[in-house]
Amino acid sequence: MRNEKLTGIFTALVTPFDKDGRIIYDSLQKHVDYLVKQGVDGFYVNGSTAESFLMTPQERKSVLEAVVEANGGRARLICHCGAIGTALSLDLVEHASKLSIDALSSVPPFYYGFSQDELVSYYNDLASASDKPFIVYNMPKFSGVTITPSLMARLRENPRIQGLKFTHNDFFALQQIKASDPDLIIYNGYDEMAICGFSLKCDGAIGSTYNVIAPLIMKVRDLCLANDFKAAYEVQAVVNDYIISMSSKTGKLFAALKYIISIREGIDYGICRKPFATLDDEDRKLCRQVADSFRF
Ligand code: MN9
Repeated sequence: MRNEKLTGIFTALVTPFDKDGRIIYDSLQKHVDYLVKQGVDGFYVNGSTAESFLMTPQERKSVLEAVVEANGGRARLICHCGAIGTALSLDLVEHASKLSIDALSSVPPFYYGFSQDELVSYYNDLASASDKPFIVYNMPKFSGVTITPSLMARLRENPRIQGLKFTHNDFFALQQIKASDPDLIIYNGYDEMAICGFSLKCDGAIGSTYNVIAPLIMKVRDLCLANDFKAAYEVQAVVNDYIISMSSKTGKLFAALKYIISIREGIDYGICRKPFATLDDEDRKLCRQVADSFRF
């Protein structure tokens, strides 16, 4: 059964850190409120974009609690609980399951090169520890692990596993998964390829750049749903120009997003945690040009 509640455009939240590395909770909550009012369908909390792997378990719990409070039940919340091992992830699953969230998620366990059986065991342990829907996070570039169509079919034997965040460029695999499992909620993961995902029947999109350009990707989604791929292409091209400026030209996407948020929303959205670098003057000039060019 397709879980309609989980469809739509989800912002993968960035986390504001001050110069001493402390989380700026007030800014995080103001940003959540800003995006809810902008019309995003939900948030992906403590994911790659949040720098969650640079945070302590307690910090990840506190961030989730702050987002839940700011959201106030308005948008959908998917909480990423992934860590390098089962026990660490289960601790986060147990905490998140007690809060008002709509789904849990995890990147595959990484670093040690776990077997397919070990990966299945990991996801079943996590999904079975809560009554929430579970979203598998396919992110080969960062995790080194690929969720293949055959592995996804095995995972789907667990009824709690209801979604797949597909941050990968193998759209043949995406099409094969969707064709064999039409009720699986699939989120396009690379924002610069959103039109590809939507044209292959993705049920939504989760992305870091939706912290600042969510209205544009909503337009891409709506145009694809209307089969107007010509017009969708034009909007995707604008999205990709912004991604080139914020990501390719700076090489510091997360820092660029935080700076643009600060400018656009009039809050201190801070910087990234080390070892991520800070923006230089050239980067900041480019980000100001991007922020000034937004027409939404
Ligand atoms: O999964 C994001 N992935 C990472 C979501 O940040 C690792 C994407 O939204 C990318 O940031 C985005 C820009 O390349 O596509």
